[in-house]
Amino acid sequence: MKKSLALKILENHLLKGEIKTGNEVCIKIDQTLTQDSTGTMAYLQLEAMDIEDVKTEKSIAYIDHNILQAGFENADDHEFIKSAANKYGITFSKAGCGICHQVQLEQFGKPGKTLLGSDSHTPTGGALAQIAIGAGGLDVAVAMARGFYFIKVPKIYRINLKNELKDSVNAKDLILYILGKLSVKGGTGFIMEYTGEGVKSLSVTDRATICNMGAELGATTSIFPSDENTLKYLKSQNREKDYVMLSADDDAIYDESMEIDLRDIKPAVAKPHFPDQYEIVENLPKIKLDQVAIGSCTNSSYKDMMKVASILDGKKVHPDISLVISPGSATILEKLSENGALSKMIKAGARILESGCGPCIGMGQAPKSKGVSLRSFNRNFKGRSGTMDAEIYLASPETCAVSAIKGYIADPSNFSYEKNFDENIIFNHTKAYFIEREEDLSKRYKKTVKGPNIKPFPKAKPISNIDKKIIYKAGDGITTDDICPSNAKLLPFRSNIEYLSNFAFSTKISDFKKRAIENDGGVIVAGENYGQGSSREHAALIPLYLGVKAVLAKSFARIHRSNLINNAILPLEFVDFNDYEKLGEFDNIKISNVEYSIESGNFIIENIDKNISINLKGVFSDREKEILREGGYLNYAKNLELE
Ligand code: MIC
Ligand code: SF4
Repeated sequence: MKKSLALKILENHLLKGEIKTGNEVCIKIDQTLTQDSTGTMAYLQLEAMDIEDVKTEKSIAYIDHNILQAGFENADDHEFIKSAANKYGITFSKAGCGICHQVQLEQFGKPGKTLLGSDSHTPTGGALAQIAIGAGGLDVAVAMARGFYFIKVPKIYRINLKNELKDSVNAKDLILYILGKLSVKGGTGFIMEYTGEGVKSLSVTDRATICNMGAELGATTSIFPSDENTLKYLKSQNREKDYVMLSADDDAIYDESMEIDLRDIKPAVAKPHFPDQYEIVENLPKIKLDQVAIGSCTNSSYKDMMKVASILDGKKVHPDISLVISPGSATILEKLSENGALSKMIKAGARILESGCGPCIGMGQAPKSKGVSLRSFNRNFKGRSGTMDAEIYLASPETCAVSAIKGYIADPSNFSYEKNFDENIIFNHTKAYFIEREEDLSKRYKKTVKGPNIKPFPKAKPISNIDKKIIYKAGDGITTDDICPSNAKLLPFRSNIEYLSNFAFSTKISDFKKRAIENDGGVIVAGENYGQGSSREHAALIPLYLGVKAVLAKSFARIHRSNLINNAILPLEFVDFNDYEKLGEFDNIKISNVEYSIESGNFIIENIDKNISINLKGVFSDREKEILREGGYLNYAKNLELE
């Protein structure tokens, strides 16, 4: 059979099972990445697995999310991760080095390799023809300890590109267009594979923007072939030796496909509060802005930054606007400072931030109340900016920069600036930000360093029959930012589930924890795409800590579903969506014969108050069944032998 590139790479890494859509298989993981907001949990879990050395070719621990250090908590986290990195043979990337996905692309991504990261935007690596997947911290800990990952073989969605993007159109406008077409759940169960002659016109960093936001489609990952542009990029990063040419077979078979003429793509935005709220800029009314933020793992490449500098050159940021810019990595920042681009930004009145996630995850720069902010980022969920009533629009860096000058959302097509930058200059990686893996086992830390902010994580228990109240009935599209909100005040507590539990669902209701305590845990009911967004395992660990036994939803986002199973919380789906109406908040429900139902996949939920029964399904792989029975992935993975 003619194969897609994605399936070829999966096949090359197969350790167990058969590559067939829907099958769960075990694949070898070559590289892992963690970042600090999910990393503390991942390293606590790794520690619990009691290993001496990681099993991967390269594992890197980045510090890029919580770098405000407003109190000792962030610094405690960094120190703990640094010590764990040393103890287990992991490369440590210090704060200031840059955003994990950007640095990974520059320094470590390799065509044909697999990468597992404890961050949902890990698929950015697909720009270098990698299978790069985002997962919960525990899955990444297991990948470090054992070198493998279990994945349900996705379907492959071909996006065939024709022609070239117009001058002022960014790859961001293309992925926003795709999101508008397919929606935030359109990629669920798929790997998005880009093909066609249009691919040639996209640089590796353009491709990275597209793969990055494949996460917003709900896709498992996204991938581009490895071609001349890949070689040019790797050369520019002094990594020519990592190049291999890779592509799909001619006439490969795909499960779905879509063709896009790149000439049709126009500057666009995603309107509040979801990345799929697509609209082209020319159709927008005059939307006055208070803030513009440029950066994030989606759009902080050298080329993006150079375009921004060229737009700002000799201009002045509008008096009503605060413009903040965070270049993606220290390597890029260094180049911008060397070639004068940085001074153009500063002269125009931009506020330059450290290379890191910054405002994208609400670490500073929260907009004013009812503020309107335009951002080159990838997520605009309500409240994520740190201001509940702010309106966040997403756009390309070009649209952002032009709008920062104009004061309202403006189309960059009508603005003249330098559009073609040579991305293939040679970059000197800023090695000073790294602490390399310690090869000598005798020189490694014997113990990790745990300051007072590092608390033990809650442990799952084997699944049993359920007799509980529905403590919260949610609607569609609940994000992990709803379940476990993140902002400058809360991110420092990612190692403290007890504290974070006070804020569970606080973007929706104020008393979730109280409800859980009063009812000795309970069950959550939800609509479609429950748990979309971030990979944060905390969105499962908090419910686990509060005694939540099951989530009954119309559908689940991939990473969150795994996080629930890994922590032995049952994710069950409505067979008939109309049954959602039959379950009311605070109804008492019973699920009997759980052991048997896990085996069969059919669950009967008795609504005691309404005296009715409804059917839900939970289709689990044999491994998932075992995990639920054994009380979580940690116990299961520790002893697992791959025969
Ligand atoms: C995000 O963009 O939401 C994050 C912060 O990078 C998360 C990880 C986290 O919650 O720490 C992600 O996307 O996985
Ligand atoms: Fe960081 Fe934002 Fe990217 Fe998440 S989406 S990794 S917070 S820059």
